[in-house]
Amino acid sequence: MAKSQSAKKVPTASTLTKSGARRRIEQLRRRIEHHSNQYYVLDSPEISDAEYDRLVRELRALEERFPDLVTPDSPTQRVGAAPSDAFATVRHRQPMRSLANAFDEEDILAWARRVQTVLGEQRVEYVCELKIDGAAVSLTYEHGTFIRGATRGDGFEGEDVTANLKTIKSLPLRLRVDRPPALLEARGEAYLPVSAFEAINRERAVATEPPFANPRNAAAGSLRQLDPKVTAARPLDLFIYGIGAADGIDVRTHHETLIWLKATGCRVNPHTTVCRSLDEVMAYVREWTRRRTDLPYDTDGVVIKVNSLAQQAELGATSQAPRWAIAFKFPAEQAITRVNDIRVYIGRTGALTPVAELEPVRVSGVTVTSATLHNEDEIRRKDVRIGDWVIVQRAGEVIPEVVRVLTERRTGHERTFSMPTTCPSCGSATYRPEGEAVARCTNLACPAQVLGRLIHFCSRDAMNIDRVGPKLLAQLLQGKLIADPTDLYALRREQLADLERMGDTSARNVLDSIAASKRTTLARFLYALGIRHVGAHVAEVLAAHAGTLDRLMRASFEDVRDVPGIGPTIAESVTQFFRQPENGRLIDRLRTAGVWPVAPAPIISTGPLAGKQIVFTGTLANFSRGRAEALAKERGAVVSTSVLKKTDLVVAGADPGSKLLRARKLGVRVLTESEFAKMVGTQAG
Ligand code: 3BD
Repeated sequence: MAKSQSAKKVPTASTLTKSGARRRIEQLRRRIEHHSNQYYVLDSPEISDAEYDRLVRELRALEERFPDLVTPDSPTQRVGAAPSDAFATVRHRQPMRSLANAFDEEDILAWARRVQTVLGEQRVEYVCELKIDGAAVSLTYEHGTFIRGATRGDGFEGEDVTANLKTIKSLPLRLRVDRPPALLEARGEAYLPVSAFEAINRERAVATEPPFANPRNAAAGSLRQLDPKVTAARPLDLFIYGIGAADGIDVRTHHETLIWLKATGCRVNPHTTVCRSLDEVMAYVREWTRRRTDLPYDTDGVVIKVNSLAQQAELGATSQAPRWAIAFKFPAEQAITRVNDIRVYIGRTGALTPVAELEPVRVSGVTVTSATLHNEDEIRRKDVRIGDWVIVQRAGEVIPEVVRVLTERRTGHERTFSMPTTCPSCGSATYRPEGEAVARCTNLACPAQVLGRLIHFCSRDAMNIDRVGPKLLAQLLQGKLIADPTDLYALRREQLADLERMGDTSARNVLDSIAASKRTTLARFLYALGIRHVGAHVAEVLAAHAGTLDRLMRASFEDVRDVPGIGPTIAESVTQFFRQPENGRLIDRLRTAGVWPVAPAPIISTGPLAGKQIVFTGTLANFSRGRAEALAKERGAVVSTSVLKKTDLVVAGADPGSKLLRARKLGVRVLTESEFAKMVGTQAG
């Protein structure tokens, strides 16, 4: 650290001239950045916390005195501006692709053989790294300055979570290099250390808030907080594992990329290794399968990457994932616990699913309190009884399951379980067809089934009505505010506001989330209908083939059966579904309510709106806000909610308010509604 300056009279915030302040501010920022990098990124502090705080305090004092010298990349600006009402969508310059999975060593060897087949005689080096189980993010730096951070989203577009990412202390606001690249998209994984996750859940329990299921959900939830102050209180951290779009970076291997990233101040995971043979890869995989629980953060596997960038280019990518990388998933973790009870749940199809209620136990970082027993035959096969000690296992996303009973621990006091012959929800007789494993409640009006269908309709891969979850749906059914999906679209704000635990703002958010689902894709709509045998993937295939709902509804059994990837079972189920008059009526009513699947319009990259940052303010007479935003996006614009210097256009409707004033002040071009309508070539919405 700098030598003691006590002998000399040091100029302070109140005595400095402006140009003196400018120099001192820059010096302080460089020092703070250096020590912040030593502390948060390299884990090797050089000064005490008190000395560090002193630097930050001095900087703050100077910035308060000279507010026009504050810049967004100053270390004092990590917890930023007032919360807005939604995140803007941002398009990644390079898509963030997925990773192919390997579940055992054989899968890794098969992948390596394919790699070697493409590369022929060339020697192949691999890089092995831990797969951090957090939320994938992309950080954009222009000329060395952090300008934007986004979630992965669907890989093409994510949400702008810049303000929240800035609260992560290890994220450099400026790259620590002399000649920064013109452009860098750094890719990484934001995560919550396990200890922080546990602390947050303890606090949530005290506040009677529902706990997060695991650190990954907690990290994703923290990143999507509208108020950066809330995020700042969650000690998120970040590992950078690669780059997307870049301009001005000269590296030849993935490993060199990581070294370069580290030199710029990015936090790179220290357990990464270059492997010169597959034996070394396997040794790494085995070592970390054993050691993974020793780490202060969750990992769900190992990512193996071909090191040479030239070889990566030669291998290329499938539509989904690069061929030069694979993710080995750690095997499921197991734990021992006791079955306290067996209960039966009824799903949307009426299927009765027995579930073991367990003595709570931690499995791979998550507290498990129940496990599926699948069906009656499974219970019989595994001979699970109430009071038994069992091994439970959990693999990734899937529901925990009972692997086997520890029969040697039986005392003779265990009780066998038999499936009920009537539905526990509605009391109707259950029916188990010959040759099928599942018993069902056959009453279509069974309250549990109705709720199940609604939960499915709103779920993420279906209509994606994210503000309407199981709890709210149960409340709405109970209060007789809805009986089927169509009723959601007729809900009014007063009705919602009357519900327990629902304020005016939440009610509005719920209605917005419902309204936003009206414009959806055919695949989502089909999946949401809950047709038997039509999962998200089949829905996608059918939608791509049929193009429109009307065409699919008119299709014959043979038409559907002959779609590649579709067989007679699905074809029978689909045509049967559309033949039922009550299903036709439901679809008609949804259409009348304005719910209609549309083909996604291609993004246009030329024209007056292409690449423009646009903000809407005030009430438009001829477009709903959602429709106007969609039209702008289809024409290549990026819609955001706040007017900034970089905003290109502001569309002002009636009663525009402060955004219009701000646009005028910043000299941003303002359009009237009719000018906007002309630009998008549409009259009304
Ligand atoms: C990590 C893709 C490639 C660049 C595609 C090879 C899928 C999450 O630590 N490398 C890592 C990690 C994730 C990665 C790549 N290297 N892709 C990587 C990754 N060390 N977690 N991911 N991702 C990131 C994803 N995320 C959410 C939903 C679907 N896919």
